[in-house]
Amino acid sequence: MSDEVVLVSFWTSPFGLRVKIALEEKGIEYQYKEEDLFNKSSFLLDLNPVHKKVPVLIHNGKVICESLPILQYIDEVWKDKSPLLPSDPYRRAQARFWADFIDKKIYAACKKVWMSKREDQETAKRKLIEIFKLLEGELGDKPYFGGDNFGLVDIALVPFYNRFYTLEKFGNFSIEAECPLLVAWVKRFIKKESVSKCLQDPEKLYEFVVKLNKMFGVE
Ligand code: GS8
Repeated sequence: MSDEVVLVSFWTSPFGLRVKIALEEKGIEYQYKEEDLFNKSSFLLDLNPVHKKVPVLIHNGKVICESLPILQYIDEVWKDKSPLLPSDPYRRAQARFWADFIDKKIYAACKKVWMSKREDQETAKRKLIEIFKLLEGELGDKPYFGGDNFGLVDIALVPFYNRFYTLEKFGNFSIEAECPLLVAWVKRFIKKESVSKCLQDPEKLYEFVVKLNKMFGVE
């Protein structure tokens, strides 16, 4: 029986983008279903009644929620190509630690940059740069967070590259000037077809954030 794989997501979602990249990299055929997050379908609410969020992966009728568990599921089911986690238990634990760090810190810090009132933006920007610097420390002189090949941490982080344009427009700064190692990593990484074909248009994402800010009354 061939696998039936469905990804439910929303076009701006960095978390959904992680799943797309992993599916592309592993060469897994899948169907994409766009969810309207402004008017959630009963389909999504039934799939993910706990968080009511995307992405959701459905594999032969089995439902998996939350991007990091989904990435690890994909890695375990489709083992043959492009492993996302190292086999060494210590390195696996380290990779999970940094993926979790990215989850807990980055999106919230990015949102603070584009949703803060002007007077708070400097602090928000400094906090985000601090997080990026910690990640640069972990990257060190490796080509990827995963070592010679990219892995879980690389896929967890790369979707936020799409937001660099938005961050720079709102924060009026250059991420490359502040975090050159991180930008060199991302430039290396997006040369991969599995990554570049999934990335969204940074200007469209910026326009989306501007629209959201207007909706929520952020000046
Ligand atoms: C985060 C998913 C998420 O925030 C993961 O999958 O890793 N920890 C989760 N999804 C957002 C879209 S991305 O901005 C979402 O579905 N939001 C809908 C809502 O909050 O109601």
